[in-house]
Amino acid sequence: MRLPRVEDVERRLPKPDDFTSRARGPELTARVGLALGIAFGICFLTGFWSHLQYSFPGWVQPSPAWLYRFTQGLHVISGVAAIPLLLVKLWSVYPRLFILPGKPDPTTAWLAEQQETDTSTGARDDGPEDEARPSPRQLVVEVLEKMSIAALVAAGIFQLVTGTINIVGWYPWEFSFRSTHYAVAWIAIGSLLVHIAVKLPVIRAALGVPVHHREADPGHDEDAPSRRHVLLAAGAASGLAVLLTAGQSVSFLGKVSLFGVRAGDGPQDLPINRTASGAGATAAATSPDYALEIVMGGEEVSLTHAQLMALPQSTHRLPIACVEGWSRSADWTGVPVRELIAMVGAPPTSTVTLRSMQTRGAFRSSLLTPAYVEDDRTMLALRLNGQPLSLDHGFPARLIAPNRPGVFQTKWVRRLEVRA
Ligand SMILES: Nc1nc2c(c(=O)[nH]1)N[C@H]1C(S)=C(S)[C@@H](COP(=O)(O)O)O[C@H]1N2
Ligand SMILES: [Mo]
Repeated sequence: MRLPRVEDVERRLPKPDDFTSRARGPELTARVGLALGIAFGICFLTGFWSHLQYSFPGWVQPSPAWLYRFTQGLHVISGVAAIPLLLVKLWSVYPRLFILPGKPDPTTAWLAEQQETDTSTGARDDGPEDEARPSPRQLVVEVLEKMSIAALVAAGIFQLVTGTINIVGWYPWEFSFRSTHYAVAWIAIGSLLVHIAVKLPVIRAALGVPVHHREADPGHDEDAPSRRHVLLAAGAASGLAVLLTAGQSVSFLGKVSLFGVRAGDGPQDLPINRTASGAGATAAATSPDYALEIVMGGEEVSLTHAQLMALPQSTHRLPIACVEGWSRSADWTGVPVRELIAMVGAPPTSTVTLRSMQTRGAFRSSLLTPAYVEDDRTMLALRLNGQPLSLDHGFPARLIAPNRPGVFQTKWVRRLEVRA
């Protein structure tokens, strides 16, 4: 068998000119890129905020109660909006994949052309530059630029794919979603900034050219969609994707939200992530011997469910906002944590660790910093939407507090450990 020669391979590789769609070009790429950059930017900032709320509870304040719900909803919406935009953006540039290092780049020629028509003064080169051999330095820069784009594309796709899989609540991987999604976000945003910096002259020139300009170039396939069509389609696809998923955080969109898998399902009109049996909490939670323990130093008080129900109750409308993207508000009724810890003589400026009866999996405890304990919307909830709390929602008692990631709204609470 004969091995193919380099010339054969080169001949078979497509060349940028083989792609004739008149819609492609810097004008389209820059516009879709701008929208994608905004979506990625919002996604990064809201994701970073989520990381802060999750990792540094001490920095977070309980007001406004809806803040985490809002930032998390925005995170998912901007991520979903980015998916069609990324696909169109990749479509618009993929012929560039076949520009080998050191070969002429049509965008460079395009930019030179733009700058010539823009400025009537200044020295002009005569005719197109002949294909001089690139210097080793130029080659290195080109290769580095391609590598930064490879990192951006890989990280971007990874974030959107893992994020989507997380929204649907499926964990087929071994690695920790949270720390990996967070780490790769820095690769994505870093390579995005490098990319924008490198492309800034082209971006500025391309955004200055009207979309409909230059569409009827000779040699272009007249039947192919125009730039405007592609832009409209990208916008429509992105809007539709948002509409179909946003219902999981924006209640009034629930009806059109085909993919907002957990918009309103679950008992008591609230989704369930982990059931009592899934968490191995059923036996302890339904035991007639259940009693809530409140401890501080040597002090200890224990309260049965009936005793908890007999205490003065407050009701607040508060959201559960899951890091998996869904969120929903409900009316919660229960006893403020500050009232409970007062029974062991603890001041409202205490720190409280809650422990769950759960026997399997993560999130079996969480921490309440003083700002949360002081807020009387921070409650051990006993009722949900006017009914007794169901087992899967955390019966006999669950934590509910304002502006708090869902994972910290601990269910099946059995113990409050107080540090004054
Ligand atoms: N003990 C315990 N509490 C928990 C969880 C858990 O796994 N165990 N899941 C949390 C998560 S991830 C969310 S979003 C909220 C709301 O989930 P739910 O609707 O299933 O109650 O509960 C939280 N409370
Ligand atoms: Mo969650």
